[in-house]
Amino acid sequence: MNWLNKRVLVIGAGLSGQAAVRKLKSLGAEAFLTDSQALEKLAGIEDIGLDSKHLLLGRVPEIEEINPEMMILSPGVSPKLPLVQQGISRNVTLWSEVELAMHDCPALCVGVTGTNGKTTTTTLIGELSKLTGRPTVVAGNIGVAMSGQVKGLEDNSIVVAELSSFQLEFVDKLRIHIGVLLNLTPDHLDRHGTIENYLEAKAQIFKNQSPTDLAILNWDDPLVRDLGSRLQSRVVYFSPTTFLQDGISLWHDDIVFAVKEKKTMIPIISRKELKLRGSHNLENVMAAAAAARALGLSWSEISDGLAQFKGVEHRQEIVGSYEGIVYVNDSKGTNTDAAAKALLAFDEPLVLIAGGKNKGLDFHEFMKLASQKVKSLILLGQAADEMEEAAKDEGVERIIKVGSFEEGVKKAISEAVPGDVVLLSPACTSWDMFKNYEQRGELFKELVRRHYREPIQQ
Ligand code: UMA
Repeated sequence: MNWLNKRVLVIGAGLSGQAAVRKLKSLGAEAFLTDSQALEKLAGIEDIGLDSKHLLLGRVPEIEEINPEMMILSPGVSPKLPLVQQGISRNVTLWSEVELAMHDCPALCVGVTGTNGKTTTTTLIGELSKLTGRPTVVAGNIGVAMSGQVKGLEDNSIVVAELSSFQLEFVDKLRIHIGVLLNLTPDHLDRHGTIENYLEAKAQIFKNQSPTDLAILNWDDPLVRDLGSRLQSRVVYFSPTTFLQDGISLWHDDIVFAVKEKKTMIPIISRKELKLRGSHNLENVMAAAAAARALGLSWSEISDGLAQFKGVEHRQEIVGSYEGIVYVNDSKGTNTDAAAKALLAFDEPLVLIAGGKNKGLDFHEFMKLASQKVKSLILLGQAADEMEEAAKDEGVERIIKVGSFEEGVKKAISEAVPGDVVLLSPACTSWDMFKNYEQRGELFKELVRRHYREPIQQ
């Protein structure tokens, strides 16, 4: 592609937009950056090196003002935005920042998508990938824009990318050599409209795979399983619930890899040796083992790597045990399915802190589970009323609504007795109160530790 003086409009000046502009400038393109927010609200924009003609902030420009040949969309920007629609009707090429990052990167790319478990699986594959001795970069939806990270990588390098449905919506030539689709449950329906559209966005991860590439799919999820027959790449299934004669699954307590044709079954690791809690983590471990094998590790190297892995921050992260009460930070539980998995991971009575901004999900099913697992439900944020209604419908007995996050944590502490677990797993995004889920999780940990007078670790 000839980038010299190409007029490229980047929409959204967050992590992705800024990384995209930097990359475009290094390619010699003429980059324009727009954001609906004003300069004062945007962090990191000061040294982006664009003059006022190219930096259009606090307003949505008219397309004629720029006449772009290409548009790079930040993941949070909906394609329904009139500016994007105008671009589409003029046949302007639409790319994601991920596509831009990888279009000239010779590294092998492992991509992980799915509704839940992406961050854990991406991190775990990243750790296993490092055991190959090859340079490994972990980036994407995990919180680090791809463009800045993959610069200068060579063909022996490995990129492990967490990819959201937003990032996969406009795949053009992006090739993911090893693609993982972990699971699919309703999420981001405010953006995608239907579960079918959501699946189609996720399935783009396999769009440009060749027959030598690998698709790693969840057998237990009918929508994901059926996708296998549509793909031209090699497919490996995994299942935590059904023994697979071909693929990775459980044989009693062992995670095993079976090949029917060869009549072999190789034990990889006993589930008891894993530090990750909850049966949903078996999905993540199995998918990661399949990816690591494709990266060339031996089964015993994979087994060692899996046994050492402790999990990721903000995902069922044990903050500590204080006066017999265990505090768990699952701020990354931003939808009902993720939060339900957190509830299921604990047998102890739960004090649950939930709420935030709803992503267009119905809370009834989740509250049915909460009525069995949760002794006190603390609700906060924009979705509190909607959640309260669903909780009452489903018979949750003790519901407490609070006006702030701080009040919610305080209330949760006062509700808990020794033997309980206080769990922050909001089933909502943090965007009504925080910049992101990390900030919410950090505050939770800080408030808990402050309450018990432990020095806060930076
Ligand atoms: N903006 C506009 N117009 C719009 C919409 C947004 O100008 O119509 C602007 C906003 O004012 C803001 C900027 O766009 O300044 C934000 O862009 P963004 O929302 O795409 O956020 P980034 O900072 O670029 O971060 C994104 C991902 N965010 C989202 O998908 C919402 C980050 O994932 C990702 O880590 C980062 O790119 C690097 O790849 C976060 C996330 O919440 C963790 N992801 C969602 C999830 O996991 O559920 C998908």
